[in-house]
Amino acid sequence: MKCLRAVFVYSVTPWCALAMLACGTGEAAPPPVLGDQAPAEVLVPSPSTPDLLVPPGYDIRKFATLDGPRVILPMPDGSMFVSLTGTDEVVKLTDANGDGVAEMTPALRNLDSPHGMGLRDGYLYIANTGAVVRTKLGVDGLPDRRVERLATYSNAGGHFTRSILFGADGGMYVSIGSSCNLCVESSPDRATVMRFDADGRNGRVLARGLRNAVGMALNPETGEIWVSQHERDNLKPDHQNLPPEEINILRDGGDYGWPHCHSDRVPNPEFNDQKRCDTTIPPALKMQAHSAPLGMTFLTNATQVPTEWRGDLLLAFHGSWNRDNPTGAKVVRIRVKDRRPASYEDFVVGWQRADGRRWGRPADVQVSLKDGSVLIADDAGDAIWRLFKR
Ligand SMILES: [Ca+2]
Ligand SMILES: [Ca+2]
Repeated sequence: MKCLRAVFVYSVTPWCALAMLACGTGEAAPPPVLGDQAPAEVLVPSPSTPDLLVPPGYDIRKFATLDGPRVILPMPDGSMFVSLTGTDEVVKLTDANGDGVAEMTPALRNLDSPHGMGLRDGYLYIANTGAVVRTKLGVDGLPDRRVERLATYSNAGGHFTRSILFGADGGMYVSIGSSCNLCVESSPDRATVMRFDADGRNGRVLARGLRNAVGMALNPETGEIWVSQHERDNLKPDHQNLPPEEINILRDGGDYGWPHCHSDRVPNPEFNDQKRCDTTIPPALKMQAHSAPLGMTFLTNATQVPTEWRGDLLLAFHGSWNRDNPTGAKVVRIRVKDRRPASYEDFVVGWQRADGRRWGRPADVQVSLKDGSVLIADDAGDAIWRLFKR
């Protein structure tokens, strides 16, 4: 039986608490694998897709087949835009006949590694790798294809996907990952979240020290922006399980550590600068190293999950590469307590087989604004999955 090795650092989930009991109190538990704290027993094979394990009472089915879908932008009418970063396209999915299978309409082509998207004042905003562009949506809900270039930012290697979110203040927040695994950036906008006005003006760094904060979600209760954050690779001596991936809650002017620090103000050995680390903001939640957290969303609109879950989040783990025993490739639920992320546990698993091989990798998870079903973009499996209550 696996238990958390770092239960004193990581939140204790019911599964781990159970496991600790089963292991016997007062005895040292066998070394576990961080992140295997999931209540796997409570997930069951999906009736339609038995390779995927889902919470009891739910089913998951393929909603669309697409070429490397990365980010889902749910629209109020139940349709959604999906970015296909690798082919420089955005497509629109609808399910007009309600049969649970999407109809796909091309929306925009010839973009530049489009990733994050947002909706504001009738415009579809798209975060390309080097600039935010926008296009007006017509009465048919499709872009008029005249693309207006707004904010620009660094685009010179390294992490190339950009995420975008409109904040409670109407500001446009763009996450720009680092150019490297570990380095002091020469461009001040790398490894940051920037804030722009909605028209792209007045850009400034809001928060820094964020190596690659791909997931961005607005906490509807507090107005805070929460981000998921990929931490560094190849940390010695235990790169397998260090450093933890992070959920961070953004503060204006905040420094979240990278490249100087990881975890709770721990200096990276390459810099060894504790004084610097003492000024940084520790992660709000630490997660299994190399999980590669990507898209996430609060469950506010997820009317198909129990009411008591709706202050929680879902987060897509894309999965590791810098680890001998692969981890990730699943969707987790982050439990929120007292307005803070408290713990996380498996929500949908199965894209990774027991031997570590994968047939899919979740890149984003969102909630339909029409029926409250959960939508998962799987860029390795070329699919959008839809989870719904049976
Ligand atoms: Ca259909
Ligand atoms: Ca950090």
